Amino acid sequence: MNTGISLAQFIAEQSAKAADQDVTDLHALLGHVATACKVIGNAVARGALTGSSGSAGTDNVQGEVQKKLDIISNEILIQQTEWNEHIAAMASEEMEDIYPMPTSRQHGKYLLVFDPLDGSSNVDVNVSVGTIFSILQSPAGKQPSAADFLQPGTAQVCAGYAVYGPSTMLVFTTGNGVHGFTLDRETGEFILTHARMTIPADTREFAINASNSRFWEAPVKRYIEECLAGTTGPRGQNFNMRWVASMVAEVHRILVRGGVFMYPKDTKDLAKAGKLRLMYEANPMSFIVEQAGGASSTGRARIMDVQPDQLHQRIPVILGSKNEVERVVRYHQETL
Ligand code: AHM
Ligand code: MG
Repeated sequence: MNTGISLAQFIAEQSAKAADQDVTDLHALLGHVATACKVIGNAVARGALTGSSGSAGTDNVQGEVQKKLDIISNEILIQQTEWNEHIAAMASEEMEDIYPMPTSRQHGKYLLVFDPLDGSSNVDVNVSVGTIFSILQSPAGKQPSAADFLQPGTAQVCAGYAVYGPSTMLVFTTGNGVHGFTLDRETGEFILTHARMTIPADTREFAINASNSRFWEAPVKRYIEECLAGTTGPRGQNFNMRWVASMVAEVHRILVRGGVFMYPKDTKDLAKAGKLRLMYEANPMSFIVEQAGGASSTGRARIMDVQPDQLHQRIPVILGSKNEVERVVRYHQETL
């Protein structure tokens, strides 16, 4: 029998320690997001059995093909959290506009932003996918507009992800370290299995989609070439490569054993500043990575310092083990 600390217990203890209504309310909201993640995990696991595999035949706001499970996951997150009195509005990768709460509840103090099913191109091939979320403060006493979501990553009060892999895990931070919980499928409870997750400062493992290499900028080319040269190159050591094409799975691996993940700026499509989205991918993952002792940058600036100008804006991402991220940033400073 598992006797670890459950998420419910952890939340109750944190709230009692803080003795602050805001912290209690934030944790209550976190509990509802956790429930949504359990439901999404079930929907993903049963996808092929319930006819929800495959494409929905629609595109999202970014012009990307939506999977049926993208839409289902988005609906689950809304259904499981919209009655929480502390949410003022939501925004999602799968919705062009923000999702306001009914007028009677529009004074909630938090904004919830999410990518309901990240890595969904992998979902039909049974590779890990996940949910990413970020919680921001809502302006007091008014109905929030899309502009109120445009806060830098440093303003986040909570960020987290669930990974639906061999086990379902929930990992989050409220700015006091990173906590990892594993779903016990027998009891239905998230149990604290990874207390105070930390990322080693050094690594010999990188993750990048090498099919884009001809579009990379010089600093990224230099960094990857040096890694690939291994013991025969300037680094004098061999590196290993991983690419899951599921950001949640990559970040989770880095939290467990270190590494560096990159989806850098490239020249593939000059209209796009990067592939990943700032508000519901880069910022929450950056908050988690920094809280675990890692670093996160665009190559030119700390991601969490970037002032967003659009809800669905894209941004280059280089995150993970601190010394490697700092090296890539140094290469940007030296080369550009
Ligand atoms: P998604 O939110 O539509 O799933 O897109 C984000 C995903 C990330 O999880 C992953 O790192 C990246 O896209 C993979 O991109 P690519 O297919 O170019 O390798
Ligand atoms: Mg995504």
